[in-house]
Amino acid sequence: MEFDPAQHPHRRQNLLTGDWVLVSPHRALRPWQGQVERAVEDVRPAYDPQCYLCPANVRASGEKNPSYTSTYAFTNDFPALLPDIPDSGRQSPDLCLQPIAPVSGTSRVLCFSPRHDLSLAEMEPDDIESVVTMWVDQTEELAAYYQWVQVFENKGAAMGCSNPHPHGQIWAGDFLPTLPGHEDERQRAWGGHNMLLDYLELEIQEGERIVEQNDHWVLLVPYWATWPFEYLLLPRRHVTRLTDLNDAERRSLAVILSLGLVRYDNLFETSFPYSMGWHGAPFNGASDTHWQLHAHFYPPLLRSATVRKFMVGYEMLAEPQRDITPEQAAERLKSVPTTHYRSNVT
Ligand code: H2U
Ligand code: ZN
Repeated sequence: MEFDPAQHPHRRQNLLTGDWVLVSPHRALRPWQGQVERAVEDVRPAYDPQCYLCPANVRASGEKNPSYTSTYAFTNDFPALLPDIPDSGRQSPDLCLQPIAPVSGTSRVLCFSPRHDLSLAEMEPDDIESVVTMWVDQTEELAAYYQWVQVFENKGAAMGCSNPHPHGQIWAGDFLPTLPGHEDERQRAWGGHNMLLDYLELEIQEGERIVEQNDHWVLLVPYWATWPFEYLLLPRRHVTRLTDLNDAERRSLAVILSLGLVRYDNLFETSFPYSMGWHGAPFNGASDTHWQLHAHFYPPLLRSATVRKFMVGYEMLAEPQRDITPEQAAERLKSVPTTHYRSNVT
């Protein structure tokens, strides 16, 4: 019998983190009698007087949102990071049992649209482009103060999102967090040209994990995907940061985001939950040519709108595991239409 990665258990290594994932394709058919998510009942009004993100509403802080008509960013009323932290003067010694490092930073909430009832997947590419512009402008502004500007979106109750109004967040801080820190080291240590550009070239050659591509971007299920329908989104050109994208790249980013997110929603005909975010070179003055800008999308759903993947057991104690292969996931995503399933609902 010959080894077949579509059938036989194997491990794949994530180039960006160095972590391995166990792939067990033969296991995809096992029965499920566990937790089922509540199917998202997703008929929302265009304006919700109770929503703290809708235009002209008052937030928990007592502040009032402007009557915004496109995007709107504000400092999180319950920020995870604060700008003015006194320097403790403490340095953890070499053999410290309780290392500690004071940090300063800020958190912002980014409203993607005045419409309470939309999500990026249901927004027009022109309006998604305004979100891209906000991501870039916010990153540019915060990079003047902080070395790591994390742009992200938590979408859906399954991902712990507290409000269905389309929005993302930024947490910016004066330190390089753990995961981008690993990506920085791994890309810097790569012996070839640029790690992700070398990888992209191979993906384009092989083609089977690519879900969407256009003149400037490639959207694929990475070879090392951990989440069932994970995406990695990469510019074709060497781009180190969001702030380096040109106008054409921003526009075609909006288009490929729209297509990729419609595919997500159409897969199980539900508003597809995920956490997504951007990684680019840190703003710390270090050399950065080893970096390639990219976005990760980590969606938890596994086999329907109500059955999600849990990272538990072996995964918490040993290493992450997946059942369907990344190639099968890409195939499924490619097989659904790019017209949103709700676009015919009146
Ligand atoms: P979620 O992506 O978790 O839903 O984040 C929404 C953020 O909005 C959350 O971080 C903030 C919360 O702190 N928020 C405000 O800043 N003002 C409010 O009035 C309510 C929520
Ligand atoms: Zn709202």
